[in-house]
Amino acid sequence: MRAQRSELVAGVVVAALLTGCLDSNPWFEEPTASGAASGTTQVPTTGGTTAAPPPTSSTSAESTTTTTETTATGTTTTGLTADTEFSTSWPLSTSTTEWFSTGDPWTCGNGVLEGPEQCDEGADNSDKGACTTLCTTAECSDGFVHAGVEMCDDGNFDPSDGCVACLVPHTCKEILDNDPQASDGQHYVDPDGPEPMPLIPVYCDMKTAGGGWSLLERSPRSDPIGRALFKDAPENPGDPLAPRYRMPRMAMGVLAIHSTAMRLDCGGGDHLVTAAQSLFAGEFGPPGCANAGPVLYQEAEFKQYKLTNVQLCTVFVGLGDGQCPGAWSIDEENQYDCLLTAYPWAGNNEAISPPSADAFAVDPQSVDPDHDCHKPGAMRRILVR
Ligand SMILES: [Ca+2]
Ligand SMILES: [Ca+2]
Ligand SMILES: [Ca+2]
Ligand SMILES: [Ca+2]
Repeated sequence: MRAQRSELVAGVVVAALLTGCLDSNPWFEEPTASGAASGTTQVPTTGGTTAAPPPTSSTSAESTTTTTETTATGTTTTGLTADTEFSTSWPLSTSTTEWFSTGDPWTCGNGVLEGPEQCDEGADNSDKGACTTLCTTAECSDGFVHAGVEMCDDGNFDPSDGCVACLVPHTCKEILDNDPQASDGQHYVDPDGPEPMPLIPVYCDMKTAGGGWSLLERSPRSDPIGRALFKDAPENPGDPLAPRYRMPRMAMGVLAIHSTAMRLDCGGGDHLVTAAQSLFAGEFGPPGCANAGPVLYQEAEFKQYKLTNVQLCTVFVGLGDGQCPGAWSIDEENQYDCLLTAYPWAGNNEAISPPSADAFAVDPQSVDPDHDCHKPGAMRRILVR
């Protein structure tokens, strides 16, 4: 027997030398992209797990094989070394489970921090508390609402659905503050927070002048709204993407409470910026076209004339309520109604618009083709931030 075996071994060695097999030991070849060695000999695995490292002896090769099989099934937790790769699913089960590194059992809820637990407060574990019933530390996006800390937790990264960074936003500004990547378009906000008003859809402009603007009104020049802002006259209130849109007055008012600035523009450079508290200016003024008053604007840009911190006489009642200029419009000449100086932009009695045209009005009879708000296809927007 011994002689026969020696002859067999000698023959194998000779054959190996002839074919060059000893120069291409498959154990020491780089694995291919699929994880398998390029040679013919591979580490036995189950389930396509990562190939084991090269063995130093046949004994260790067998041991490695056993470990790999255990890894693949992911169910046997005893007899493994601490550095063995394996995967666990998260969150952890609440039932008693053997801890893979020590073999000791651990129980979530016994008040003792063990195994993979992030916390364990015993009977105080709560899905509304700092340590959940899964013995994980409460955090945003875990799907549990941490009472007093989080307002919501929808476990997603969509800022438009009424829950952003575990906060129910009052305004578009709060959405942008909590997700700088939030984009223009329809979002959901709850203007009055926990109070009875439900989530409402709102258009958010996340780009203009730093973004974070909540749209209150969008009025196309071809089909103007023209109502005073203080009139409760909603238009398509459920569809803030509609060309003709106006939010219900109550929602406007609550949004303004959570805002500091009010902006009027027509999508271009011409714009007005005043305090959000000016939103319902004119509410207690006289009925009719004389309902005008001075408004302090932080910015008033008109045809590249840029005024800052300037008072301008502003008409609050529009064509929708009678034969008045457009709501929230400005007449260059007619500033004397508010005891202010005419032609505020250019000064020196120099008009920059035709005499009949009102700035920022959505009044089709008032035409100034060089003013953003009067150009074909123009849409006047009123926003708060
Ligand atoms: Ca425990
Ligand atoms: Ca949470
Ligand atoms: Ca969300
Ligand atoms: Ca509410």
